[in-house]
Amino acid sequence: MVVEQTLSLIKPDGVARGLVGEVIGRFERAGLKLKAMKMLHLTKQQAQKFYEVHQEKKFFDSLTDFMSSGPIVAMILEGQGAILKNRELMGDTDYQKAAPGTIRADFARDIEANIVHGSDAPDTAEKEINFFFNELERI
Ligand code: RTP
Ligand code: MG
Repeated sequence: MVVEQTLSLIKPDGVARGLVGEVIGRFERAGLKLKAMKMLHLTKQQAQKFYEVHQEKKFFDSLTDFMSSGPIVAMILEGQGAILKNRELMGDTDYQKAAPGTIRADFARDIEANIVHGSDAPDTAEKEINFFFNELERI
C-alpha cells in the first residue's frame, strides 16, 4: 500500500462538543501521522468554495451554513492507505448506517452535523490539502 496524505476536518459540532482530542487520538492510535494542523473559522463563501462539488444538492445551503457556524480543525494525515483508513475511522456519512466503533457511529446524531470530514480520493485529497495549507505550513 502506498503512503498517502489526506485532508481531515473536525467540523464545528466536533469542536463545540469537545471532541478534538478524542478524534485526533483515534487517528494517532490507528497509525495516521499528523503532518499539519490548524484551527480556523470558515466564512460562508469559503465553505461554499470547499463544498462546491455539492452545489446542486438540496442540502448545500444548510451544509455551508453549518460549516461556517463555528471554528473547525483542519489536519493533514499521512500513512499507508491514509485516505481509505481515515474514511473507515469516520464511518458512513449517515451515522445510522456507520459501523459500530467509528467516529460517526459513536458521536454523530445528525446526517449533517457528523463531526468529521475526510477526502474521498487522491485527487480530492490534493485539492483539499491545498485549499487549507500552503507550502510553509506543511512538513
Ligand atoms: P464529507 O465530505 O464531509 O467527508 O462527508 P461524506 O463524504 O461522508 O459525505 P458527502 O456525500 O460528501 O456529503 C458532505 C456532507 O454534507 C452533509 N450531508 N447532508 N442532509 C443530507 O442529506 C446530507 N447529506 C450529506 C454531511 O455533513 C456530509 O458529511
Ligand atoms: Mg465527501
